Amino acid sequence: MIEGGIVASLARRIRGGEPVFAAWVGINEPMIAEQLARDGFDAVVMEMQHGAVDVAGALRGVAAAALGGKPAIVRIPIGDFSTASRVIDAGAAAVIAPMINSGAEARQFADFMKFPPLGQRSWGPRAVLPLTGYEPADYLRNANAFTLAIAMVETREAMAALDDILATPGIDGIFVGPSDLSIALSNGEVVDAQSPAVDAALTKVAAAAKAHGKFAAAFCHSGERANEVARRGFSLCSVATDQLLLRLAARQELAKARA
Ligand code: 3PY
Ligand code: MG
Repeated sequence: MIEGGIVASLARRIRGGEPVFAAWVGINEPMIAEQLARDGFDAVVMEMQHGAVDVAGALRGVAAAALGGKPAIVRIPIGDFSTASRVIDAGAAAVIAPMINSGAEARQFADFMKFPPLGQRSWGPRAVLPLTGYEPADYLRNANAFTLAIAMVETREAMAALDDILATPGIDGIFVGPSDLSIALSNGEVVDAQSPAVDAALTKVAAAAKAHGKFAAAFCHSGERANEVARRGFSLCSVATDQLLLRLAARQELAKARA
């Protein structure tokens, strides 16, 4: 078995320079995570901020993605850092925390994600131990390196605090939320995930992450956009949501049937 199993494979792939293309799952049904993992996505994100996924659904989704052979990532609700600890105990390879606006908030998030000396994560690796294949002592020694804490940058405050957030020990990467960022940068005038202002922010984030030796990630609404953003130095990109994939396939097949 590869050291650290499926869980550690996400950090290894990102650090090895291979882009990770992820499915975004908001339907609270583990079979969807399993199916998308089997269908070739590199990782599956369980969406607790805006999706229907609850804590039990996220924990089952993590296990289901593993059944499909892929690592799971969980996006937690805003400020819900205790859930971050819970999902990594269940085997999530990474947590995305929305609306991190300062170095202090990044510090708080990292505290729930990392064991001392990097943070104050409480011990209880319930399901992650068998998934990694580690004995407790080895898990404790290695977990901080492969359990990824990813802070979302999606406000003006966060862009101003980018260096502080990136300099926070225990924060591994930055994730751009382009829709919220477009709203913030236009003072509430538009929501446009591909606006010129968002594009400029993406360039800035990629350069800042690189300068800090950390990785950049972003929400992308399509495969085309994910391809472009990955080429711009982003290590982790969403490709599509479960709901969008369903709608696209449904419309496409129905149109053929009715032709
Ligand atoms: C955003 O674009 O604001 C996000 O949080 C992506 O879901
Ligand atoms: Mg957002």
